[in-house]
Amino acid sequence: MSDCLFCKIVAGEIPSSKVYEDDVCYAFNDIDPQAPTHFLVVPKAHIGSVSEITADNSTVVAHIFEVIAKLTKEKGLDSYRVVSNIGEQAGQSVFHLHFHVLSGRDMTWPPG
Ligand code: IU
Repeated sequence: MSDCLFCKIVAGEIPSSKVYEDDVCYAFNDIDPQAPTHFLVVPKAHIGSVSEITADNSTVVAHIFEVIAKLTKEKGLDSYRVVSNIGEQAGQSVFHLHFHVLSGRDMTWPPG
């Protein structure tokens, strides 16, 4: 999508602090970290949010979770939170599917 911020980051049109990349997904450090470790993993192909996951594109999500397991292991993170906000009321501000990976501090439940 031409006006999507994360599509532009994936395309390298907007700089980002890259954590990982493969054919399917791109991971980068959040610009406004909410924990000592806070990175985002996004599909390279534009998907608006979890609400747009279907049988046709759900393998992307499985792949992203494999990548999250790999990256967190590599970083030695044994406790972390994975979050995806869907819709404005839940806190979604960028409408390209992304999974936040947060770690390195005590976290509360329920989230605010
Ligand atoms: P959200 O769940 O849609 O609110 O998450 C969007 C995240 O994207 C949020 O944590 C922002 O700090 C982050 N972000 C970014 O990393 N780089 C940017 O240029 C922009 C937002 I705009």
